[in-house]
Amino acid sequence: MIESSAPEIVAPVSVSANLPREDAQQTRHPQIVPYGGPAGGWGALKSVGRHVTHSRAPWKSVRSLLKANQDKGFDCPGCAWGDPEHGSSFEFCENGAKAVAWEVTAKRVTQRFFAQHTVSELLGWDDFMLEDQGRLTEPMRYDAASDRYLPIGWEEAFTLIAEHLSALKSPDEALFYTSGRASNEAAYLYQLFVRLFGTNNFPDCSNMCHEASGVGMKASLGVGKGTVLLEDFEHADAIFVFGQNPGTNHPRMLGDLRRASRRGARIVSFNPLRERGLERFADPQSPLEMITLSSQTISSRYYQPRMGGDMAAVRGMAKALFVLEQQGEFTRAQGFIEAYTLGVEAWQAAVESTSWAAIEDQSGLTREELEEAARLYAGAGNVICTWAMGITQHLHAVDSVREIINLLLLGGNFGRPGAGACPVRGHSNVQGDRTMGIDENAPTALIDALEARYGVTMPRAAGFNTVESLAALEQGRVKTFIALGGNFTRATPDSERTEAAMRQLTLNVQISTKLNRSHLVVGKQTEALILPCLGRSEIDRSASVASQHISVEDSMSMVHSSAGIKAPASDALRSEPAIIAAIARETLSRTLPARGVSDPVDWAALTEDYDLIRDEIAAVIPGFDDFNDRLAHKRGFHLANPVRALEFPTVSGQAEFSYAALPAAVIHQQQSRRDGWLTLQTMRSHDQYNTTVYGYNDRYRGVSGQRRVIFINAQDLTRLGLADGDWVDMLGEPRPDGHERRAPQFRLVEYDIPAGCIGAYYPETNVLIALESHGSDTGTPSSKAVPVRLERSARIA
Ligand SMILES: Nc1nc2c(c(=O)[nH]1)N[C@H]1C(S)=C(S)[C@@H](COP(=O)(O)OP(=O)(O)OC[C@H]3O[C@@H](n4cnc5c(=O)[nH]c(N)nc54)[C@H](O)[C@@H]3O)O[C@H]1N2
Ligand SMILES: Nc1nc2c(c(=O)[nH]1)N[C@H]1C(S)=C(S)[C@@H](COP(=O)(O)OP(=O)(O)OC[C@H]3O[C@@H](n4cnc5c(=O)[nH]c(N)nc54)[C@H](O)[C@@H]3O)O[C@H]1N2
Ligand SMILES: [Mo]
Repeated sequence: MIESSAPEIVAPVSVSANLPREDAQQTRHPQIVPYGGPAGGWGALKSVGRHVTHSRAPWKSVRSLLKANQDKGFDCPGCAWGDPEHGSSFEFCENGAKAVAWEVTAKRVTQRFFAQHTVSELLGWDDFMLEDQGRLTEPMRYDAASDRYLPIGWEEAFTLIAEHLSALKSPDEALFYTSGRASNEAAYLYQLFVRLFGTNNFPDCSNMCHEASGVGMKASLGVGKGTVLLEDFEHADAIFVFGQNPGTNHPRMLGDLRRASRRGARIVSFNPLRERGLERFADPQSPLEMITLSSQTISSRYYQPRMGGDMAAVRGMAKALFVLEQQGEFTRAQGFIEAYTLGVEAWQAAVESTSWAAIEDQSGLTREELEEAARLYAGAGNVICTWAMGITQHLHAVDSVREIINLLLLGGNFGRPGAGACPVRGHSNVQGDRTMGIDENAPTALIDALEARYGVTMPRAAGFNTVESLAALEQGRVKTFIALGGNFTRATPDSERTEAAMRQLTLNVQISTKLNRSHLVVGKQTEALILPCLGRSEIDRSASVASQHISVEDSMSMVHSSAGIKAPASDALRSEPAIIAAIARETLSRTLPARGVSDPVDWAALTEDYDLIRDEIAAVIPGFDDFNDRLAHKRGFHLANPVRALEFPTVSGQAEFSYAALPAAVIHQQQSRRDGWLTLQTMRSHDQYNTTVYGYNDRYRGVSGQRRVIFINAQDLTRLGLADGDWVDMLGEPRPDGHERRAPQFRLVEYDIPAGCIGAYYPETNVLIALESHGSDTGTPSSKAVPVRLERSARIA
């Protein structure tokens, strides 16, 4: 064992001297004090006050905030949770407020900033510092000679991109990334341009996120989207929440859970960590709760499975349900099962042949706990299951999603109020982007419809998803990269390899609102462009329309409009549709004539008036007839989901029970057999939005002043000869070339988490995740199943 004198640690990242806020610095002595209060409450209000002040635009921010998610305001760029029916009543959401304050900041990144800092210097800054410089204001081009970004005119930038794209040997040498904040209108134009250009290379954030939900639900139900509406939460008798931290990531969901809990619905959480938002919530909009400091219990039962144990847990519940059935204490939905489903016998046989020992070992829960959860299910008429990354970012995610659907099918929880499946999406329009055709493997029907509308042959072979894109980049098979938002190099796994691969690009174009590391990872031969765009909060004016609106689709498949209300951060900004249209116009005028066709799209007209884009969408994408008219409705409209009408468009036309065996061993079982190895989940702190870091605190988990922390069980600390407060490095599996994967200097925090399982924040930990470790049928990196071991951090002089 290594001797235990306290190692001297330097701050893990360089910190600039002039950061205005106390918690803008990561400290060697972070405060770790368990959080006693409920989620929400005064803590949430205080936190918003601090973040709004930090953005230096308090009044404007506050005004914008009040408009977010209202009838005439803009859609909150936070999460994809649905809006209440009475959308005019402002629902307070701490993290939505933070997301808006971050966008409407008064800080600006100008050409002066880039003149003062070389790219090499900026590479030493952390994610918080980069974005905290403020909004990008004008197009910039990387100059390798001076290692700086210099201003470039918009038209010059578009020409440069068009020259690169048209010079490629094949359109498949280009990648077109999308982050899920892009509007339907931007996404539609983007996919149309890219397909006219000639490739399906559409890596997107969804590949790293809810892909398994789409794949699993499509196989089981024929539709890859959630089946519930917000109002279903008012009628559910039981809500099972798997692998999700709504207190931080979908705070408005807590309002719905709170109302459900108050009227007596049972809320049952499955989460290895005890997340405060799933335990207690005080609604900042309830004067009574705020004044009396009272709060509402959210989960009536809280189970802490081991990471990757959910499929086994649900199987255990099913095993118990079949026994309860024999005892007359549970009745399956026999009529529903006969009329609408296939394969219940095969599933039941698979469940019954799985032993309790295997279920207990894999889930990390006891038979008694799972029998109790089964009784809660049996006693509920209507059941909703929700889930997020704790389910989808595993190797066996599709089977886990399908097992959850099996459980719902057994009780007939489709086609009636208060019941159904609810994968809670991440980015505010990630679901809409997929609907619009951002899909590397799009359905034939979409390609047929596009060809029919535009009269140009479109590519049909599947393109690269995110991990395939990374592999192709590494092998030098792709040369150019365009990102419609996001922060590709930080969001993706295997950071060191990813960055080396990105440096091989000849063209790296980032359409962004804020500075991030994806702008900085450039090679000597890389032409890199930063194209700054309007954010959702800003007025989008064209020559003919004073304020253009866009549309988004939430987790409940509600499509509604959004229009900015603030003056743009800079006069030079362009909208995403305008930027895409200009790139398309310049590029296709070079590439299409070479194929003997002329460009079928009047790009300039479409950007002048987004109603015309919506007319195109209405003509091509199913479910969008009369799009412009229906969007005018107060809450927008619901994209019909056939499952709600008990139509299951699977191959068989029936809902299909799946009957996969449990994995032979999930990650925590594998690691428990290796001396000193643990299973790491990489997750979000309360002060971040994906790779956007708002600060160094994680209030509900009791951490302030540091992001490099590891949540670990007391038993593991003892077993490994470590103690709370020690600083360690995390080592992952070595890379294929033998190079080690190391994330240095994390402070251990003793925490209520199952033995063998630890948690730490992403993206600092992405360096540990092997590019090859992803769901085989999804390509989703196994961000919640990372094998690691710990090493005491070296003393640093
Ligand atoms: N404020 C804020 N809001 C956000 C985001 C953000 O970063 N910040 N990101 C947005 C995006 S893109 C997304 S996808 C969502 C993400 O929303 P979440 O899925 O809630 O995000 P994570 O932080 O990854 O949290 C995963 C949760 O699953 C648990 N978990 C981990 N492994 C397992 C497991 O094996 N089984 C079970 N049962 N639980 C497990 C973790 O303890 C944690 O509570 O949030 C969206 N909303
Ligand atoms: N280890 C690990 N890795 C993960 C995850 C995990 O849980 N663990 N989660 C995965 C998930 S679920 C997701 S969704 C991805 C997220 O991956 P991304 O979507 O690529 O990342 P974001 O951090 O959301 O992107 C932030 C950047 O988006 C830009 N931006 C913000 N608003 C706008 C806008 O309105 N328009 C444009 N054009 N740009 C804008 C800003 O420049 C900002 O720097 O990360 C994935 N990676
Ligand atoms: Mo996500």
